[in-house]
Amino acid sequence: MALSPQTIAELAEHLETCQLEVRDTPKITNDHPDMDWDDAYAIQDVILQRKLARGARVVGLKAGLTSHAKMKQMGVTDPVFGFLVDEYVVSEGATVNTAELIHPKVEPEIAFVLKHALKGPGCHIGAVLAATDFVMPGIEVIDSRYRDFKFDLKSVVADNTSAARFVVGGQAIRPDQVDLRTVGVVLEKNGQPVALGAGAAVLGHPAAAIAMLANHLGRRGQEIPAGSLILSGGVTEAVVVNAGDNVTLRVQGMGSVSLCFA
Ligand code: OOG
Ligand code: MG
Repeated sequence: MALSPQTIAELAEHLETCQLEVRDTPKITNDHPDMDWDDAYAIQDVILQRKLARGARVVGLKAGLTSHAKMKQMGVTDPVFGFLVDEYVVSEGATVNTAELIHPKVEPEIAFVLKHALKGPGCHIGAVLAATDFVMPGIEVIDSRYRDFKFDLKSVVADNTSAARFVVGGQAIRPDQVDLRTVGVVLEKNGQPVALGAGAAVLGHPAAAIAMLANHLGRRGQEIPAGSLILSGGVTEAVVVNAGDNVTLRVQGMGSVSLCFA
């Protein structure tokens, strides 16, 4: 690791304060160009510890930057992983207050819920499908704390991969009831389709994102616990939303899920 524990704690406090006070910041690698991957995940961990100390509950995990559309949009090359806590949860059809967010965007995602734990290394899509209880549509609302969403991979990892809000809904189905590669995904804003894709946009198969997460955690001696909900990553590029927008995600054979912004 290149950063001292004190610097890691300060950067975590800085990024979390930006989230809570709804203000942006230049990416942290500007001032800390030597920051390494372990530092980045350590900053993310300190943000989680700060939330847990205030009574937050972990409700799941997320993979991000798992599709070429997202990697191209953000100018990066590798997936990243983050945590989901109860303060991010929005119920189906609810209204998200944009005054609590800096510059939100929405992403169409496939959410996995596990019946068994998954542990890497060596986790593959077969193991993921065997451990999956059901899959369902999810909309992730991302809100990078970095000015104009301009970041590099380490900065975005430290910022808990821009996590801000998410909703899951529609119809939960068993993973053997759907071909997750060919399943069609339509994201609508105010009744107009604004982003379209198929599941294979996510690393060839959305379950590959879950396997990658298990392998990432395995390297750190951790696993994905049974019962976890995991967002597998945006199928398409993210779409800007503003107060007054209504967003609906339709996933073939899995119904739809909606959010409003006020
Ligand atoms: C990083 C988070 C990306 C996804 O699904 O690709 C993400 C960002 O683009 O701000 O959640
Ligand atoms: Mg996402």
